[in-house]
Amino acid sequence: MKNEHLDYLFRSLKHHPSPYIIYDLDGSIRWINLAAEYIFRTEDISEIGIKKINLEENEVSKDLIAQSYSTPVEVRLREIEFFMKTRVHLIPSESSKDFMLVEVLCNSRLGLEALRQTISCIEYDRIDLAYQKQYDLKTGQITGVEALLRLRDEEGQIIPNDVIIPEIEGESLFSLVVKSSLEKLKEIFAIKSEIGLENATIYLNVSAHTIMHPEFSSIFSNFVDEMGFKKNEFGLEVTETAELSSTEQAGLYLQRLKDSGIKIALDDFGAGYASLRYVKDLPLDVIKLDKHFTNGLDDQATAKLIGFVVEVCNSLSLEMIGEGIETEEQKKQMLEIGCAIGQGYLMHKPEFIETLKNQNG
Ligand code: G
Ligand code: MN
Repeated sequence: MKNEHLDYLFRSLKHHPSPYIIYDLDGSIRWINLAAEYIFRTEDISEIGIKKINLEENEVSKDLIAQSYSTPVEVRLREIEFFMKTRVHLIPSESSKDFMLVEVLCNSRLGLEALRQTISCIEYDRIDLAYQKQYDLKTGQITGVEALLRLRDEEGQIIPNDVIIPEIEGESLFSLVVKSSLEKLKEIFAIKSEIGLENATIYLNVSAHTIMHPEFSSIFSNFVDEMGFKKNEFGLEVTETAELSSTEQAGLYLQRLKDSGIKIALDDFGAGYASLRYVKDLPLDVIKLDKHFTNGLDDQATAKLIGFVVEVCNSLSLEMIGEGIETEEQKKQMLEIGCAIGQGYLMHKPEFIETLKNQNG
């Protein structure tokens, strides 16, 4: 490729909606486009680097036609490092050295925004957890606590999870959010017994994406080892997504986590990808019934369905947690149907650790 062609390439990619990075085979970054500047917030190109890209076939073809590969690429941004999904185009050049055009895979404006927000939350530690207690509906005892991820924007406002998480949870970058959440969780484990939670399981929400990502399973088992947890002191609430549909694989991953002492709950059961097959095939300890069922308790058919889930849980020795209990009437009905554990605004609204501490201290 001649220099004038290169200029043309720069000009045409400058405003492209996907982030592009031009990377010399000698290891330096030559150029990035506006979308890349946008997600990385770089003022100077030296703030960003790429670890060596190893392509299976790094021989440039003689015909001078660019070759491309889908590969994760390790990016260094100021103090942090993470992998990104990319398509790398190896571009042969006639005049100077060959170079690589690295396209960060990002399929929408929302995705771009989610990347930017997540990177910024990781860099500036705007990752927090809110906690919501779970109760034995008969005795009022606290059986568990759900840790809910709360990311904040530059102004300190909470970014709704459904805006950002679905866009980002399949990214390797998300492992940094999980790692940061685990660091935060240490704070609640440290004061658990002081605030009356000694017998409660503390659950973190994870999606099937996260569980099925090889990088993650070791993050969780290392956490359990490091913290020296007793069995079921720490749990994961797994949200059903398309990934779980390979129940064989998912079962293996979950069994490994369970073997390391982690309690496994299936979250939002009955919504989305819900299937009884998951209940049959996955090594679960708990089923969390989606709040839409609780919401629809007045409806006869809904109440019957809840009763059916109760029976399933009883016969398979699974715990059942009813989500989204907002009224005394709902609590009463859930108990009558046979759902023993519940969670919802009626009993406790999610709170940050400072508030939990103050109430008990
Ligand atoms: O998907 P998952 O069940 O993890 O979602 C938990 C979300 O539900 C949290 O964001 C939490 O704030 C919210 N939530 C918890 N209790 C209630 C409730 O009683 N009613 C409603 N509408 N939402 C709730
Ligand atoms: Mn949950």
